Amino acid sequence: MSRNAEIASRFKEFAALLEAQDVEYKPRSYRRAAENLRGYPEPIENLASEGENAVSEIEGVGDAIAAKIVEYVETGAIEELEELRAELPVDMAALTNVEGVGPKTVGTLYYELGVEDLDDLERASENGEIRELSGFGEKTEANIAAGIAFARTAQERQRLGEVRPLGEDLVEYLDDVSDVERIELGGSLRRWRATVGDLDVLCASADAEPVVETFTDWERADSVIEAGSAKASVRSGGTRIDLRVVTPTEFGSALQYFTGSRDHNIGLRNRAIARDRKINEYGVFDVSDVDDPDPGQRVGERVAGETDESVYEAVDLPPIPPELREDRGEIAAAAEGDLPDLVAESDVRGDLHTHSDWSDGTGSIAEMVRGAKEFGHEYVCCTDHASGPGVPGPSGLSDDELREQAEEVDAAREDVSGIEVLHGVEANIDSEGEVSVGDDLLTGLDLVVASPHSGLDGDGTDRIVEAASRPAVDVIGHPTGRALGRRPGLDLDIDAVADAAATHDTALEVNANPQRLDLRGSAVKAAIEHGATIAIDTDAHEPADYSLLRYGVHTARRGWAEAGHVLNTRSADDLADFLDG
Ligand code: DGT
Ligand code: CA
Ligand code: CA
Ligand code: ZN
Repeated sequence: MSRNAEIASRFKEFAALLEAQDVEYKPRSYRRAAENLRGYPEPIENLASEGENAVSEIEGVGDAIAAKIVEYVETGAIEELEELRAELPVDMAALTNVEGVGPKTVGTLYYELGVEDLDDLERASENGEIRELSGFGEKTEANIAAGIAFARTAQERQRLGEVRPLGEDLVEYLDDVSDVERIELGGSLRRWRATVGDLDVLCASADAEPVVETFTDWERADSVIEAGSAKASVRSGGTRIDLRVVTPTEFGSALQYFTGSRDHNIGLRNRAIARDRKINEYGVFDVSDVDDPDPGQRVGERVAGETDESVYEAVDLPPIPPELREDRGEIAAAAEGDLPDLVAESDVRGDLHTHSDWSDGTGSIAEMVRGAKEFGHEYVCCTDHASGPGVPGPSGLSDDELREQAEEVDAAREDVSGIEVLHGVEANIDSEGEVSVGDDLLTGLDLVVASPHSGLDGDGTDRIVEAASRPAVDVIGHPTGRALGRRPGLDLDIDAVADAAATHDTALEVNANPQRLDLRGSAVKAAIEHGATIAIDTDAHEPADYSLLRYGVHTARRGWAEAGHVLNTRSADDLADFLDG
């Protein structure tokens, strides 16, 4: 965390503690200062070294707050905050995560009942102590009790593959409201991050109220967290959904702002400042004739904001795809005209990693081949598990079973026309990087995917480099073995792995299964920079799984991948060249 963000979060805590003690006005000033500090484009240490006067140049920062900023930069603490913490020793962040519990309530619960954390709160609600407080009652107590469980899991991030379909259903539902002119998913969901904190959706309408009402009435909204005139938040299962409604002319700038990431937006805002322009969620403004562009949101001449693209155009940039907006050099690349021409789902011609009922899949080989054809693929490779440690489900196939399987693959080729069928295997990479399948199979099969399935912690670089260097191995499957929300997977020196993969013509997989998304975007970017080839596979275990491809494609896009970097965008002939080479 930058110093600016650190101090901002201290101020937010300070404001909440003051509010819990019924202090008026002051909390608002600290919140405002926190917000401005967070958005301040330069490290605050620079200003602080010049003294309090320099710091109080920041909008919303008066003398008292400036003194605290300097104090924090110099000593690493704010004495007044430490005193407040001692007076009110509560876990403010956790408690205010409970629906219906704000800082004021936290204060009451602490002074009346001694509640300091979620466990205390749970006990108090179970014992019926909360309903006895004046202004609370049985209903409030029941609501708090219901909110605790959710607050405990709310800090966890959710998988893209679970939230994205929910978001798409919501967009479809709201799109039918007659006043809705435009509607888009925003936030990390629009950037296709592997996990998301919440679901952001943005809507353009001249009349916000009916949209908000339709939203809070959605049958999949379990409860309404808050609802205002132009924004609302609901909960659906474990997901928080934030809706904002803006006027059509401000839709683009609002979408750009709420797509993030925060760091990308800071970079863009600084580029605007250098051009005498100001970017915010309301538009892009020419402030060259404005004396003090800070106060007010809509100052100067508005030059853009109706579309997301117009915001970029107003600072002399081509549109930057949402997947790239992570502050990994995308603004500089855009300025140089060096943005990648990202791979699209329609570029992918086949799937190189699939399972059948021979191992732990549920479809027969013919069904899996037919499914691939119906999905639109030109080729598919059947890669059931070879036996080995950590191989899931009924144990993988022996060498003899793999030889036998070749006949059924042949039969499927006869059965299903119009698609090329390859016979491969998914072999296990052991702790030494050995790949445990008979030599005749390693050379005889069309394709070998080698994946780690056991020992999935600690450094795995040597092991994966070793496997990627074996001539028989064509693809490294889910290279880190991560399982989102369950295990982080192997640590890999991705540069070393990518070098080995590039040297030995081995592709590195982006496994599209939303539980995995492995390699992740940042690793894809590094791998490509080292000249490695990428394969985007679904690891399908039933025909319906082919449609998971999009998660892999967008993950590869987060890694700046173009079609030319991806093995399975090639024609069947070109693929065969890679595999034979
Ligand atoms: P998430 O929800 O944790 O997966 O990540 P995001 O990126 O969706 O973050 P979220 O939902 O908090 O906010 C959506 C976008 O709105 C975020 O990417 C940038 C913008 N934004 C939200 N709050 C702030 C803020 O306090 N300061 C700035 N500069 N931008 C913000
Ligand atoms: Ca979000
Ligand atoms: Ca949000
Ligand atoms: Zn697999």
